[in-house]
Amino acid sequence: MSEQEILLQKLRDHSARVGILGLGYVGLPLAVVFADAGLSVIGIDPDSRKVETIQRGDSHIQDVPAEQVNRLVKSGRLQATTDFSVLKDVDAVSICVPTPLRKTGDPDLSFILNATEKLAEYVHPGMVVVLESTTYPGTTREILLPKLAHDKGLVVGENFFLAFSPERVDPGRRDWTTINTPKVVGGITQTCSDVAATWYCQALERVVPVSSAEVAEMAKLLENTFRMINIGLVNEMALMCDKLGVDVWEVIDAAATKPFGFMKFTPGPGLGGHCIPIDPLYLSWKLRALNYTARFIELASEINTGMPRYVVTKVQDALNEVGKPLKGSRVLVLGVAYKPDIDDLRESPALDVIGLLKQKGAVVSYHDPHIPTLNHDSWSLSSVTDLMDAVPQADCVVIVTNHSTYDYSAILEAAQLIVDTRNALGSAGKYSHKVTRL
Ligand code: SAJ
Repeated sequence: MSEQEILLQKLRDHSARVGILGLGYVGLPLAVVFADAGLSVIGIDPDSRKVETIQRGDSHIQDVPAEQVNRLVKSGRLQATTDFSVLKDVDAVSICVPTPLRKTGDPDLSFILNATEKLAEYVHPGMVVVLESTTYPGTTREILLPKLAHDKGLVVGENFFLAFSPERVDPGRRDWTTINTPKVVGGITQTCSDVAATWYCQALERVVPVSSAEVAEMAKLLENTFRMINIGLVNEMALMCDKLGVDVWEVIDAAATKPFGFMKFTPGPGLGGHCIPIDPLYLSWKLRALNYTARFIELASEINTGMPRYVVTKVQDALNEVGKPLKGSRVLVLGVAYKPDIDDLRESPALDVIGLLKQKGAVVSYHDPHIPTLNHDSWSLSSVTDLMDAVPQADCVVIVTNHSTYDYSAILEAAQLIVDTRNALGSAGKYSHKVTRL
């Protein structure tokens, strides 16, 4: 039997040993899904705290119940370690490491490179490797293939199999999870696509094989660029409606009654999260190297990153209307996570709003039920503890992240002025002369 046939048999009879590199919000859900499907899984992460949490049968990821980890660890189907040498006995490896941006705005592939270099020490004939981390088209072929195959005398598509499969994890979402979200898989060769798809089919409800790793890499970037650009469009609609004296929220609600050919997005204080503001910049960076300017991405990014400043001008104008300069006024920011009902601060526009308000001399405080303290650049703040005591004392309240736990009626009643960047009050049917919306 060929290496491919042996590997396919192991994947199908579940005797294959699976390694997951990176045990974060992508890797741990994937690990438990493969383990629950009956495969033997070992998670590898340099962070010993994550490893210890899993080994004691607990979970550090909100979407993975501790009970599930505990059951799988006790059954021996799931283990975790910081020791990469376990990879020498692994048949199938999924790389789930971060792909952030550098301060310069360029892609930071250091996590992928570190994981690949560690894996290269243990790669062997009959192994399949799948990269899940969002990255620019060509990464799998140009970066991983040489390090994992060429330098090791392996022949990709014959005795070594390499593919890309974009993660589609939306933390906190209950309807679409790792197991039921369709999974695109594209290999360096058709055989690589087939082997990787056979692996993923053992645990996931729907696998979508595509012809190459580049197609899979680009599909993910289209998904998230689509969101970034449409959010940028609707943010610019807010700027245009402000000039026209038209209520952008009413315009969007009216447009959203169209039952086809329209998808509702809403304006906001900016673009947060570890995906949407970042992934499209991997694409525009790659295209710049090919002397092509991804104009839609660059324009949307410019508009989205300009929204925090726009919010601050709305606060300044609202205070001006009541004869108060922004400088010295007490401004209370409600909600600092990057989107409602989560505790994730990554790229949150609230940090820019607070920084700009402080720059202009406002006396800034914040409240967020999920985030007790903020440490950012040169300043740090702690969430006010008694929200309804703080609201009436503020000269202006700014709703930046519309957590569902807020009592918007009580806040409207108690506040002197409100700048509502999310239409949280309008969505609750509450309107008042005290409220300014984007
Ligand atoms: N935002 C707006 N207006 C909108 C939608 C979002 O201003 O109409 C803002 C949010 O407040 C947030 C940022 O954009 O600051 C990103 O929001 P998001 O809803 O896209 O949430 P994310 O960043 O968690 O995106 C994830 C992505 N999932 C993956 O990359 C695997 C994205 O592809 C999903 O579509 C999205 O979740 C989702 O649908 O919830």
